Amino acid sequence: MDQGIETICARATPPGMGAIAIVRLSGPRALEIIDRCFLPHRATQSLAEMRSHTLIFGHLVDPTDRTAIDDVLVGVMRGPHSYTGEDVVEINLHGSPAIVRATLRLLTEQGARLAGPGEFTRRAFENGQIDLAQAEAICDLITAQTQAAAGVALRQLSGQFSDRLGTIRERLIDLLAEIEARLDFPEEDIPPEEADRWLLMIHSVGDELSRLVTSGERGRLLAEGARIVLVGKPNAGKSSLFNSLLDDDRAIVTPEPGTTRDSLEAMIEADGLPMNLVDTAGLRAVESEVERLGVVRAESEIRRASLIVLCVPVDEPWGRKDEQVWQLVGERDPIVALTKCDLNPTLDPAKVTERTGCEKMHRTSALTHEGLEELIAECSLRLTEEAEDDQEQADPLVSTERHLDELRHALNLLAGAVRALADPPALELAAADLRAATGHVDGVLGLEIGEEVLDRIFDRFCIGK
Ligand SMILES: Nc1nc2c(ncn2[C@@H]2O[C@H](COP(=O)(O)OP(=O)(O)O)[C@@H](O)[C@H]2O)c(=O)[nH]1
Ligand SMILES: [Mg+2]
Repeated sequence: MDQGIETICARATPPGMGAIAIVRLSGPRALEIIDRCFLPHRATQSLAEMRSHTLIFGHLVDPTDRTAIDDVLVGVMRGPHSYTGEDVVEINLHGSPAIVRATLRLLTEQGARLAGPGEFTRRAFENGQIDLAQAEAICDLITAQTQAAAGVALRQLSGQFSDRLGTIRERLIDLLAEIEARLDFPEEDIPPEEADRWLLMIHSVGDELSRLVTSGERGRLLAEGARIVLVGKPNAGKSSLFNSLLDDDRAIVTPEPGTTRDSLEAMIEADGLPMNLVDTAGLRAVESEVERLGVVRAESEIRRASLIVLCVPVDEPWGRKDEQVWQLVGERDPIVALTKCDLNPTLDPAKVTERTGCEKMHRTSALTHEGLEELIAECSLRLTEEAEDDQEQADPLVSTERHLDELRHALNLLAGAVRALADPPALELAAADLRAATGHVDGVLGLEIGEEVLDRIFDRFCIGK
């Protein structure tokens, strides 16, 4: 028996009542513990002789006093061919929280310990069943809100992303070895062809990395949803537009400026792309504290936005308040929506073009629903523009911010290595940059990673996974 490794247990199904609840056990003593608490329905069957990956029906009992806890189906997955790589037992119970509690108490009395968040997956990672990118994909898969997001996580889990990174890593290490071999003979000059060849290799690895990063940015969009933020001066018709795009009266609409104090958000889906529509407080010099906070919130929404829709009502001429809003959002290249187009226009679109440089404006009306579909279509077009004819963009392999962060770091370091190899080549510096870049790729795969980082990553998981 492994003395060091504890056997862990946890509920794998959500809390509360359900048809079935599953409790998992994993570790060197998993089989021994369940064996003591389980009476097979057919006396001829026994857990010890049971084939791996099969189910057996029987009764869960407390061995100390023979109290029956539940009629159960027990599944046994012997290591190393299991999720964690250890012996794993899954107990299918009737889904009563009381039964689950009693079962966990029983298992801990028999020597198991309650698992922490993500501890099963962490064991899978530590036992080399999966790499870290795959482990994180499992968390993303569980929390996926849309099919598209689940698709990204599933591709990452399948190892496609890790394979690509593995190749990148090997190429970096080969290159590093060549450069380091040169470092041993500092007195020799480096032929320009050789430096050129290195540069070519770095550029090619860099291209590969930046393709992954760009596709990952779209992956994040799919996972989290694009944030489309409606902005405009007070009474521009933002909340009305928000409600009619949702087809729901979520936001309060009044003729009084400053009604919306907080940002409201709701999800719509267009062309498979989740979009979080955000209604904000009107941006203006404010009278009350509550409204001021609303404006601060609106400004932070603008920073987080994937896309901004600037609402300009047609029943008022372009004025100072519109100018103020434009100051805040102009550089984010917003879509301009002309609102309240069912009313008599006093707005001169030529003036808007003159002040903003926007030629294209979308005529909308929350009242008649004019132009709403076109506005959504334009948003979706803007968000998917670059993805159109690129397979990798269409099916991203990565969506985790941590991974993208590491890859962006690696890219920066490659750029550093390129600079270092300029004439005259500074091999030490180039090697240091390449080594650090490899370190970031390793970080994604979990090859060189500290306990603290691992703790932080697995803390995001649910208990029982
Ligand atoms: N006729 C008409 N009135 C509108 C339309 N959209 C908004 N309004 C009116 O304009 C006023 C301000 O609307 P609201 O959505 O609260 O603007 P917000 O301050 O930008 O959120 C309200 O009295 C609305 O009824 C529209 O499409 N047509
Ligand atoms: Mg409003």
